[in-house]
Amino acid sequence: MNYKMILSEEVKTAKENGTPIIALESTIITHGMPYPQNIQTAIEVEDIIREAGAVPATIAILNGTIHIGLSKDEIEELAKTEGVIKASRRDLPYIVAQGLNGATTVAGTMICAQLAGIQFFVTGGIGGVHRGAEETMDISADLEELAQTNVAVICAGAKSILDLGLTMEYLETKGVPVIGYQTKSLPAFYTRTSPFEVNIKVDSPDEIAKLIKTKWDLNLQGGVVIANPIPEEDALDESFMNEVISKALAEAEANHIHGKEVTPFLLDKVKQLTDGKSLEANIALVKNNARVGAKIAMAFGAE
Ligand code: PSU
Ligand code: MN
Repeated sequence: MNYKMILSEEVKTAKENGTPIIALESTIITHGMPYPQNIQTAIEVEDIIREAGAVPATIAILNGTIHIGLSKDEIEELAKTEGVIKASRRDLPYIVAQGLNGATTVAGTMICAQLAGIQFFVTGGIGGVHRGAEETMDISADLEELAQTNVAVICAGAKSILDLGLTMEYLETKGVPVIGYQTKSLPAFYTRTSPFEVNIKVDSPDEIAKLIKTKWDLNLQGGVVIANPIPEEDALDESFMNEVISKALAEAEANHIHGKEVTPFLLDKVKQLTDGKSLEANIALVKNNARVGAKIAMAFGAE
């Protein structure tokens, strides 16, 4: 085999014992949040998953080896290292073959999770169809991954830096169910609602687990998106966020940002323009997703 994959001891034991394992991405650490909040959040999210009875597996590529489950030291090193490559589907073979460091995106994490036999993945938000994609063709590889890789992704929807309507259309075309956890409205990351509806509102982790199981029993390839709204007390004001996002998008355009730089650029601008408020919201919603994701994974395991 032309790649190496290492499972942490905790993940290995969980596999032996049949304990539910939840994948976590590393782009959120290297490109999604600043230091030191990135490390703190990564570690706290792992602990939330452990408290709920499941086992976390933060995924990254270190010196070309795929790591399924990182130690605290490894998370810290990843967070502090400059120039870690954002690793989506396209980037994986290059990073692995050349022995580089890569932080996996939603797509990259799903691929590695599936290689390791992990079916659940908690993150903040997925990538999607960018605004203006009818001209730029900027569509995150996350969507194609959801179309083909059998991992359920628990997130807080997608940021409205994206075109949420087109993102929903794309997912529909690709047969990816978008389940609203106790909500009919598609959550937009910082806000609990958006002008769009999810496909189905499901109220209990048990029912969600059953739906996921049924999809895969039917031999339908691909993932499921579970959209879990940010807790009320942490949500940001919708019109304020719309303004911020418009400004961030205008700056991206003025600076001719394109390709894989677009999302990190926008995330950083949003953070600056909200005086860090967006970061607090981001941390809160990821933790909330960890709680809900663990419940769903536990329910799935118990069936
Ligand atoms: N959205 C967020 N935070 C993030 C990302 C997206 O709110 O950190 C990251 C995820 O890793 C996601 C990636 O998979 O950005 C999407 O990047 P792109 O649009 O280049 O596919
Ligand atoms: Mn893109």
